[in-house]
Amino acid sequence: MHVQKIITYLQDIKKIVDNEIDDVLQNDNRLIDGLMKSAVYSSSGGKRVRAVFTYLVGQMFGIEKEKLIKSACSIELIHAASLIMDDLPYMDDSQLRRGKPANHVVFGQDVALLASIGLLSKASQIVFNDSQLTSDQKIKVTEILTNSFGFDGLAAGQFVDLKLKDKHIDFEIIEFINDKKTAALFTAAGKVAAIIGGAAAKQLSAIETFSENIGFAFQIVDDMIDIAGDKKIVGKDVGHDKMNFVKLVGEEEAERYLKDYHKKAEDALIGFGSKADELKSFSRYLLERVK
Ligand code: GRG
Repeated sequence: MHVQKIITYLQDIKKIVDNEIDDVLQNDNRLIDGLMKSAVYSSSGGKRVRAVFTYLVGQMFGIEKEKLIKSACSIELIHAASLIMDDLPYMDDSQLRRGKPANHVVFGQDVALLASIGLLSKASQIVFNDSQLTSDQKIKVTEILTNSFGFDGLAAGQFVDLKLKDKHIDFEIIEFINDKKTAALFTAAGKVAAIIGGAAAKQLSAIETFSENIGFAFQIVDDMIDIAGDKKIVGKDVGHDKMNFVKLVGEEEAERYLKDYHKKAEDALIGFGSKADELKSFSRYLLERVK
């Protein structure tokens, strides 16, 4: 896919996802207006790359976009919830997110935490209420989504990140953190589309390998931006991440790992032939955003 075509595709999906998220976060209870404002505030403004991932994997299985919208939004709601939590003073203590003050800076820590929990709940609810999915698909998709932020996903990665960052850090630990904090949501984004697309076990495992490796690579790029980026342009706090992969292994090594993860990802898609071309182009685009 040509770069301009990728950008247009990204913008189109972003528009669809942004509108759908606005819809699912409609509120008719005046009493919780303040809570919903906080949830809506942090659910907007993202690049929506995980949603695009879901769509492009779905496209490989020939699934129409409408069938993926709720699952794609669900991933983005989980992601938004995790960003709110991540920024809290007792977590990463960040002030800036998506080019605006972090949720807790505007709404307070108490409201921010409640909004994050509400978003996680909504993420499951919209899949359960998705009339486009069969009961079996709903169960499988919800299982993948809920696993992605628990003891085998975001919460586990964040725990190790927080508790080990002032102690000895080695490659195994940082890879665990990147796997759980970042790759887990990319993997979930790919897997839900594969499930909805009726993937065979071997195909599902290929998508899993692909998404996990792209997740690793995406985190390295994020860490490069954390070192080299300007917070006004990046839109979030930069430079204070002690668990930065690039800081740990050095720039040259990080480039090598980036290439390696990318290659492992692309190799996993060999069985899909040219059907995987758009997914590969998008991933390449995603990993080149710092250069
Ligand atoms: C139980 C939901 C939940 C979370 C608890 C706080 C926490 C554990 C985990 C934090 C995970 C986290 C924030 C990882 C960072 C991943 C990352 C690379 C974020 C940046 O993603 P982009 O660039 O951001 O896609 P946008 O803003 O474009 O969506």
